[in-house]
Formats: sequence, structure tokens, C-alpha cells
Amino acid sequence: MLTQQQLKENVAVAAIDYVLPYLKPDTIIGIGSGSTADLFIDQLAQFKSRFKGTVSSSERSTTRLQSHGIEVFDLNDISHVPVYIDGADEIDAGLHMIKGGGGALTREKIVASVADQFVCIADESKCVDYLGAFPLPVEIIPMAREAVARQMAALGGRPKLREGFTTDNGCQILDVAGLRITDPKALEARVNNIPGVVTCGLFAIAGAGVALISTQTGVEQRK
Ligand code: ABF
Repeated sequence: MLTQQQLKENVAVAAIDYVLPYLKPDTIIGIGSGSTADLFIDQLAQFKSRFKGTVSSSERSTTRLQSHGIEVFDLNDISHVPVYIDGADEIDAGLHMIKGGGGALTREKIVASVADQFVCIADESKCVDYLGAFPLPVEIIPMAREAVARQMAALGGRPKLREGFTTDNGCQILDVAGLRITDPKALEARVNNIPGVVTCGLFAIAGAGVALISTQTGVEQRK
């Protein structure tokens, strides 16, 4: 029986096989955040001479990339990102995701939005029939905290401030439990439209293009 850590390591290796064709001297790879993305970064380091560099979705990933001698570019200086690799907290059969357990959701969504393809890497524990058992992270401007919390409660959620946490963007996060998300695209649009919300951790309007899911019997590619 493989542990969750071993499953994450296996999908990180499989992700390298997936991105190898993209690694060219002028290529910039989009890099996500979290423990699975960390393992991918460690694997990617072996191939750093094959591509130009990366754009990163968090200070944490930037530090890890640079510790391996992989260059991290400012997204403002980059016009083409062929592929973005990142984990998820939950993913459904339609490849809609909840992300942001690590608090990097906004930069993850920005980098993902400029990439041609989002490749989700996850172990099978992240696969769900319906999103929402994992509390939905919502990044907020601090002065809007209570106003946003009331609106999330009106949507049926139980918002809770992530205590002692500030995002890379200087904002706060409400973790919203109790949502059984049957229409993730509609909810993403609804929550992102609340004044004071920077973005929510639903990646549904633009979900993953492909998912590499690590199981006890191997890594499965889902589209
Ligand atoms: C990032 O890392 C986040 O969006 C998500 O919160 C987390 C994924 O979990 P893990 O640490 O298990 O890779 O992708």
C-alpha cells in the first residue's frame, strides 16, 4: 500500500514525462504551489538546462525553484506559457477544482489564466463527486471581511477567517465550509462578483485541461 507521500512522488515523476516535450531552450513553464508542486519542482531541477525558466504562483515555490538554480521570471515580462503544473485540494470528474488550501489561490489563478494548458497533479484522495467537502478558500480585502462573510453565509456556507495568515498579496482568507457545490462555474462567478473578494478557490470556469491522478495501481491521465 503506497502512502499519500509516495503517491505524490509518483505523480510528480509522471508530470515530468508529461512536460518533457515542452522543455525547449525558449520555454517558460508555469509552476503551482503546495506539497505536490514542491515534489514536481524537485524533479524538474534535473532538466533545468533544457528550458529557459519559470513563472511561479507563490513566494514559497519561487524560493524552491531558485534553490535549485531554476530561473523565475516576472509574469509581466512573459508573453507565452505553454503549460502550468499545479496541485489541487479537490477535483471532480469535470476537472473543476477547489484550490487555495495553501493560500496561493490568486497567483495560481493568474498564472493558470495565461497558460495554454493547466495540468493538475494530485493523488486519488483529492478526487470527489461534488466539490465542497474541503472548505472553499476565498481571498479577501481585509476591510471587506465581515461583509463577504455575511454573503457567504447567505449562500449556505460557514465562513471562518484563516487566523494569523496573510497571503502573498497582503490579503486575508475566509475558509467557507458547508457548501455542497453542484454548479461550480456559477458559484465561482457569484463569489468572485462580491465586492472585496480578490478571488475564490474555485477553478471551474477555467478548470484543468488534463489531470494526472496518482492511484495505488499507477498514474492515470484524465481529460
Ligand atoms: C496548491 O497546493 C493549492 O491550490 C492547494 O491548496 C494545494 C494542493 O495540495 P498539496 O499540498 O496536497 O499538493 O495546489
